[in-house]
Amino acid sequence: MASTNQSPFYKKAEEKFLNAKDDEERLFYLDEMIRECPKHKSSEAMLANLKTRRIKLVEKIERIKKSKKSSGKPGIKKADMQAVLIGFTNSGKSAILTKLTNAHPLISPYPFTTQTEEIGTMSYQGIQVQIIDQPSLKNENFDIGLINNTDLVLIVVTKISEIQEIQKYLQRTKAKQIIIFNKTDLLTSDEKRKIQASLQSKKYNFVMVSTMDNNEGINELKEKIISSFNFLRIYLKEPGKNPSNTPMILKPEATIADVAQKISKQLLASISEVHIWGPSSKFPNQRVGLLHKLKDKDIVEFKTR
Ligand SMILES: Nc1nc2c(ncn2[C@@H]2O[C@H](COP(=O)(O)OP(=O)(O)OP(=O)(O)O)[C@@H](O)[C@H]2O)c(=O)[nH]1
Ligand SMILES: [Mg+2]
Repeated sequence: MASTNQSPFYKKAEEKFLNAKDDEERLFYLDEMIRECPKHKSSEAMLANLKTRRIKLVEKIERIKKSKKSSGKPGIKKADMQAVLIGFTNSGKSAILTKLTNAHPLISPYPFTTQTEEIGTMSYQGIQVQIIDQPSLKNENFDIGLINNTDLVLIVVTKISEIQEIQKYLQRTKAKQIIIFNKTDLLTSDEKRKIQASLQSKKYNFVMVSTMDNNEGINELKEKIISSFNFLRIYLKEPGKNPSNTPMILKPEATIADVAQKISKQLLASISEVHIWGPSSKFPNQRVGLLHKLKDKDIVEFKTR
C-alpha cells in the first residue's frame, strides 16, 4: 500500500511503527496511522487494510498474554522433570541453583539480584532435572505461573516463620514441595538442632543446607529432588560383574518384563533366569519371575539361553 501521497504526520507515524521495539508500541503507532489516514474515497482501501492489521495485532498481543498466564514464560520449555525455586530475596536461591546445576546466575548480598528466570540442568546418577530460579517473592517479575505449572517446588528459607508466608503462594499448585533451610553455616550447633527438631515436629519434607561450608546437605537435597519424582531407578548387572553406575528409568509399578522389553525385544524372548537385589527382594540374589514388581534402586541380573 503506497503511502507516498500521505501527510507528513502519517509518514512519521509509519516510520515509528516500522522501528517499534515491540507489539505494544506497534499498536500505538498503528492507531496514529489510522488517525492520520485521510478519510476520503481514494484511501478507503488503505484505511480498511490498516484496520485489519490492527485487529490481527491485537489478537497476537492477547494470544501472547494468555500463553504467558497459562504456561509460564513462552521462553521456557518445560522438561519432563522440572523443579522451581521460590523464596524471599537473599535466601540464597541463586546460590543453590549453582550448587545443583550447570547454571551461573548472579549471586549477591544485595536484594533482588535475580530479575529474570535462570534455567539449569541437574544431572544426578544419570537423570536430568530442569531447575528454574526466578525473581524473589515481592519482586515485580516473580511469576506465579511457573509455580502453578511445575512438578516440584523448592521452598528456600532462612527462618522457620518464612515457611507459612510462602505457603500462601502455593495454594494453586499441585506440585510436591521440599523445604530447603539454607545458610546453616551461620547457626550454632545448638540452633541447628532446635530448627531441625521444629521442622521434624511439623512433619515437613525438608533438608538443611549450606552453599558455603563444605556444601552441607546439598547431596541430600539432590537425592530428595530425584526421589520426589515418581519413577524407578533400576541398575542392571551382568553375571559375575558389578551393577552399572547409571540406572534405567522406569515408570512406577514396572515389572521385570518391562525392564527386559526396554532393553530389547529379543532379550525378553531369551531370558532363562532373573535374579534381583535391593528393596523389592526378600533376600539378595532372589530368583524372580517376569511379572515381579520392582522398586526404586533394585538391581536386576538377566541370564539368557
Ligand atoms: N552464609 C551463607 N551465605 C549464603 C548462603 N547461600 C547464599 N548466601 C549468600 O546470600 C546472599 C544472597 O544469595 P542469592 O543466591 O543471591 O539470593 P537469592 O535468593 O537468589 O536472592 P535475589 O537477590 O532476590 O535473587 C549472597 O551474598 C550469598 O553469597 C549460605 O549457605 N551461607
Ligand atoms: Mg537470585
